[in-house]
Amino acid sequence: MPPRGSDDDGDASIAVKTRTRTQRPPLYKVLLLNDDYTPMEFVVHVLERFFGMTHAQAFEIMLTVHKKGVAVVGVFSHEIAETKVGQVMDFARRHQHPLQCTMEKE
Ligand code: TYC
Repeated sequence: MPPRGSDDDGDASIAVKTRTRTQRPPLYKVLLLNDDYTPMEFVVHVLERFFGMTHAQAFEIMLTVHKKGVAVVGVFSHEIAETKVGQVMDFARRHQHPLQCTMEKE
């Protein structure tokens, strides 16, 4: 068998392959911020309703935000993260709580 990249026509032939690197779409962290006024139960409800957490998970994350000032509540594609932030901000505004939710690239 002839070595690859050579043929028998007396000429040199070179096969050039360019590697196609598959790009993963960037992910975004959704962050919940602490404040002094939003009731703890409201935050727990938000985490259950919009982030699919159990009551126990939601309570734990709420306490982390309360103590540390901020916590990541989920990691999503840009579109899903934007939707979650919008849903939380809307829901908080409608209930007149100052709860803040933001996103940042991972
Ligand atoms: N710090 C608020 C309180 O004492 C509770 C709270 C927790 C508010 C998490 C916002 O993202 C938050 N009522």
